[in-house]
Amino acid sequence: MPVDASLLLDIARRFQVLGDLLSAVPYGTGHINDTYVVTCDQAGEPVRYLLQRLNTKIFKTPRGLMKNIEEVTGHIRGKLKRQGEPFTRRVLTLVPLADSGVCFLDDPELGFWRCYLFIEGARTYDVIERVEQAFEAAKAFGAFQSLLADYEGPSLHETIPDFHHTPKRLAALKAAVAEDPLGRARDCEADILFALERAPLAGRLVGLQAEGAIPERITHNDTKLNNVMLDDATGAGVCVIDLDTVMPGLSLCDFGDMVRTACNPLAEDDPDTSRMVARGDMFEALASGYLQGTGGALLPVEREHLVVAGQLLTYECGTRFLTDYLLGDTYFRTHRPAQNLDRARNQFALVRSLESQEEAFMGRIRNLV
Ligand code: ADP
Ligand code: GN1
Ligand code: MG
Repeated sequence: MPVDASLLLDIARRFQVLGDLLSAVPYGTGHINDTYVVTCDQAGEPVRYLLQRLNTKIFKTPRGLMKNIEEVTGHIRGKLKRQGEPFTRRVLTLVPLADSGVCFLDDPELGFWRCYLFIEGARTYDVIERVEQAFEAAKAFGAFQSLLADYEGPSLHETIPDFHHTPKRLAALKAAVAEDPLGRARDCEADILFALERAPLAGRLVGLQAEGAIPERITHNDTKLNNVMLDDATGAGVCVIDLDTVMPGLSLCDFGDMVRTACNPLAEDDPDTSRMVARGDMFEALASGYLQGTGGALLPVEREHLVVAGQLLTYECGTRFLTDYLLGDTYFRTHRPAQNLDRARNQFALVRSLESQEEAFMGRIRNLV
């Protein structure tokens, strides 16, 4: 639900934003939260803040989520400070409320809000064009994980239970097909079949985890490419953002979700999938950046599953889009009818292309791993 500009300014005023408030406008292309950029005049200079209303239908325990973000950003900031970077753009900075040190506004009428310093001189990309961008993004997500490898603070809260438990995502699709509240299943029988046929793929990573073959680490869990900011001038990864799903998880899920976004030559919802050919050059750049960023932490068994992880996370996301389409588009924000179905078909076309190029992708990273 859009928020009126003057109300937005009132909400922004509740946080320690400095200077005269000038404007507040919607910002970004995230599917979940409502994001706004707030501009203030500070002695003649425009200064921006990022104001967000958290989607509490999806994030049902927002206080636990904010505690995670405080812990994680505090840990990373402490480390960067010790490395000689006291005022860094490399980690998100929460702005507290004006009348307390609390970093969120929880209001029964206004909703649940938070505010960050705006990271200037950098941007996110919905579709990336150059392999250097894939390399830098993967390196930044890998470095994020390695900065958190020695986190010993309070255990992180699970903000969405079973977020990357793919068999449960498939079970949710089956339940949606059985319920079919809007009679949409008949429009997408082939898509449903595509998902059902890949039940063995769905179980690959949770299977490895259950066997104890791959470890749980603190991971980001939503590593789509527009959740990392790249420097405008140098193209280097600056800051990993969208920390709502940072919690214990699998490194391969973080890698797979990057494959899903970087190897797709099309926008995530492009219905013309005739041009869908997964980009091997992007895959190679991602693998190389991720291995560098994680600094040798990945086990051989994880390296061997980098290709499968890309297929799996793309499949998982397509399954989630399809489920949401069947249930009436209540989870992912949509801007047109059947957008979630287009997204699902686009993701499944990418899965097909990733599967058909499996050997070639393995070959591309043989010398890296
Ligand atoms: P969502 O959960 O809805 O995806 P994000 O936290 O990813 O929301 O924010 C949406 C977009 O806003 C991002 O893709 C990015 O472009 C921008 N953004 C988020 N945080 C910042 C920040 N601190 N500084 C600058 N831009 C930001
Ligand atoms: C959502 O929040 P955003 O837009 O960065 C979703 C991801 C999906 C992605 C698909 C909390 O990411 O899991 O992969 O859309 N985030 C959540 O584009 O569900
Ligand atoms: Mg995002």
